[in-house]
Amino acid sequence: MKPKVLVTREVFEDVLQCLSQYFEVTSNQSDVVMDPETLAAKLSGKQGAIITLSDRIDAALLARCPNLKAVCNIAVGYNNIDLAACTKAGVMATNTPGVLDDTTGDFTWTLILATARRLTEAEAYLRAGKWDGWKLKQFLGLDVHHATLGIFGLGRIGQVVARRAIGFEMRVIYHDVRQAVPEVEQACRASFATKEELLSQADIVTIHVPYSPATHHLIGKSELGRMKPTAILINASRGGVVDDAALIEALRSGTIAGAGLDVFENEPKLNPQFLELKNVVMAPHIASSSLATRHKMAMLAAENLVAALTTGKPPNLLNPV
Ligand code: 8YV
Repeated sequence: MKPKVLVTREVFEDVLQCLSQYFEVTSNQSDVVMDPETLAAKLSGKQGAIITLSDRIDAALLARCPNLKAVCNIAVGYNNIDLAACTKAGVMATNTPGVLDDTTGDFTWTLILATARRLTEAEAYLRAGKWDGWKLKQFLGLDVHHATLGIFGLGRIGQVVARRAIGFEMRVIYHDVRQAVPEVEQACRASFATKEELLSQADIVTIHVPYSPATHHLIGKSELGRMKPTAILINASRGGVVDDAALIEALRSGTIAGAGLDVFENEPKLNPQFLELKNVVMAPHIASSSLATRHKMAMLAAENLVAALTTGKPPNLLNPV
């Protein structure tokens, strides 16, 4: 008898076909988000699951799923999974690193350019029929070329963002918990800065750190206060790394010039005050969403699940079990 697995959200058909070769698959192609109660009920009797950031895997859930052996996230970030609880319960957890770096880096640049050049604000003005002619001082923005880019987190995605900055002839500084090795710094043409130096010197601050208790509100009122009033903040990492209430106040008062955001605290219920601000460019957590990349992510999660339940050695294992 094939092991039973659950796929919690809609995935590509060929991913389901791949899983069906090995497992009895319960899918959710209608893509209804499961609340914790429904998730626990659906996981009952399953040995594995393909999950996403909308599924919280914690001790309470694991206690109700004694057959579970593996949870495979379709995401590189895994703050939705309590890894210690998984290890304790003997459940393997995996993520999808690597396959989304370039696409997420590209989208970070989409946000940087759109925010610096006030694209969504200008388009809204045009769509509203307010454009009555060219003006010298219309929608004056921030030059990206030759500006200073400050990167929090020079990991895989941060490095992609840095390398793309070479084309804009920028000065790149970064801050991380550890200084990168010289080869990485050279390839990125990036130099290490303290948090304070980065905040005060960068024209564009972009965040590429994972979300954890250590990075909760990494950017709050005092950090925003250290930034230049002409600077912009970009976040395509995780909501919660930025204190959204503090950011809204900084955008409103002119502490900083603008923000480009793909992620929010409590998403998808973002703070409605964001909608009243003109100097923010927003997207609904789509940084990795190219067709090719989302397909690779889902396929990698499936490969992890197959390996976890057949060999016990998934390629992207996050926890010792
Ligand atoms: C995912 C992401 O689309 O990989 C991540 O960590 O944030 C996105 O690429 C999202 O998390 C889906 O689970």
